[in-house]
Amino acid sequence: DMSDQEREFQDKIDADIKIEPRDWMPDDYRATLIRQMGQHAHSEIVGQLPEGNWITRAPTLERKAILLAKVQDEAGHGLYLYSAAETLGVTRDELTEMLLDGRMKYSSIFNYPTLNWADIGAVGWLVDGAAIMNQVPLQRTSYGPYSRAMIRICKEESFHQRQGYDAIRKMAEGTVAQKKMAQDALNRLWYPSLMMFGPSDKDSVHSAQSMAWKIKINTNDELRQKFVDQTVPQIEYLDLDLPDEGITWNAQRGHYDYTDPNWSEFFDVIKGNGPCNVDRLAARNKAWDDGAWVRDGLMANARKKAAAKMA
Ligand code: FAQ
Repeated sequence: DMSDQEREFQDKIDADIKIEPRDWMPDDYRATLIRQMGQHAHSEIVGQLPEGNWITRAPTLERKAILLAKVQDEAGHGLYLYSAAETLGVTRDELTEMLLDGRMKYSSIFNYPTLNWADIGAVGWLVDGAAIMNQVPLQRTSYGPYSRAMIRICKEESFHQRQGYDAIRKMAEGTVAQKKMAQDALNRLWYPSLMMFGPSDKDSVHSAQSMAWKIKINTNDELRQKFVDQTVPQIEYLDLDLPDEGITWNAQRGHYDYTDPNWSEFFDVIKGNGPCNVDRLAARNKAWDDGAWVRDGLMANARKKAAAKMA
């Protein structure tokens, strides 16, 4: 049974009134937001690694400038999200430490490698495409700071998706070898992109409560279906082969049928056993350790300034 406080809180949620940092909230609401927003922020930060890998090898100056801007945007998204999460009473350092020692997750997708330039196009097209599909509804999420961060992030994310589609289109319309690379990138990144939406609804432990609190607006399978429905016509437009023989239009449902990802692979990747998990965490730990002198210097300077003020 709900206490009066909980009832009042749920009434606000039901009336679409945003919850703000100073408002009372149930402990689990706070903990769920810290988990989801923290995981989201970590994904933006770790998500720079697969694309950053290709900045120095972009095929033209224009593509390099675009990719550089996109990867910088991801860093910015991470920072908005850490700041929004800090309004819940956790510090950015605490969140970072939980990422670095494996207590917190980041999106499964970033544990797959980017092997060549076509993969960079496919990441923008499919990975950012999946990210937007999930983030557009999150603009209406019940926690004010998260909702406002999402509005800004979505604007940038749609540019990311279009640059990826443009890059893969160039490959798909290119030489036979280039088209083959585009096809191969699509084939490899398709299921990992579908996995971004999380486990199937029957295995999603958090969905029911998160939807009642309007932290999440849709179920994982709803958004996955929307992504498939949006992407299949794009694959056809690019004149690429469908990456899944199970994809067929189902007139009765008004949706494409498709084959689910291999869920045991998904759970294995989020447990730390994907192709790049070890590398990704090692890269983030190295960046944190290499930056220690900057943090120490800033703190020493702040202490000196504070002492001078006291004197
Ligand atoms: N990867 O009960 P549910 C981007 C975990 S976009 C890893 O269904 P929930 C942009 C989940 O945490 C990517 N773990 O969970 C970009 C839970 O485990 P826990 C980031 C996953 O939270 C593009 C367990 O499985 N976007 O970075 C995943 O209700 C290109 C049970 O699952 C967001 O984070 C997964 N895919 O629903 C950047 C969006 N899925 O914590 C650079 C916000 C599930 O109990 C380059 N997040 N898990 O140990 C969400 O909307 C939700 O958290 C879901 C998962 C939908 C991801």
